[in-house]
Amino acid sequence: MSSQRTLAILKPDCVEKNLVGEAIRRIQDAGFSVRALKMVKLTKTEAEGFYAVHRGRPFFGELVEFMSSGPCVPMVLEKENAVADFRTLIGATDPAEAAPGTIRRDLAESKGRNIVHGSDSLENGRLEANYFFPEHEIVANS
Ligand code: 3AN
Repeated sequence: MSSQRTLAILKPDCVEKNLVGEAIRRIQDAGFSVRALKMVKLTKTEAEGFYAVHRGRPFFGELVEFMSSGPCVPMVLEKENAVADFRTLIGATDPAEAAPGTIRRDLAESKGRNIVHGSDSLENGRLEANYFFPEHEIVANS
């Protein structure tokens, strides 16, 4: 399996609870390399754009409000099998259903406020990384 990239976002609840360092520690301990990282506060329009695939879902409004409620930390991560392995590391969408030891189970409180986002496919990872980072801001493995 060759190296893959995925897009993670440490969500506004992660920043608000001062858990950015804890989340990055867990991510790096699991073998992911950080290739890009910044802090941004999304506008409502930007949050709607990022989550456009969920437009029409009953929680869309709540999701957009939450994701634009405070700063968040998007990151490009790299590792073998990064997309699937990152989803395993964070656990199920609902922290109550996430496996013990996962980031969401240990640190998150609800389906909406679930601390971290991870791309669900390689193609979405590419699109989502490009949403936040121009190619020259993604640092290659030297
Ligand atoms: P995941 O982020 O685990 O792929 P999805 O794709 O089902 O989960 O959900 C997309 C986003 O919508 C997630 N960031 C999640 O926090 C949010 N979300 C999912 N279900 C709910 C819900 N019932 N209420 C509020 N927000 C939700």
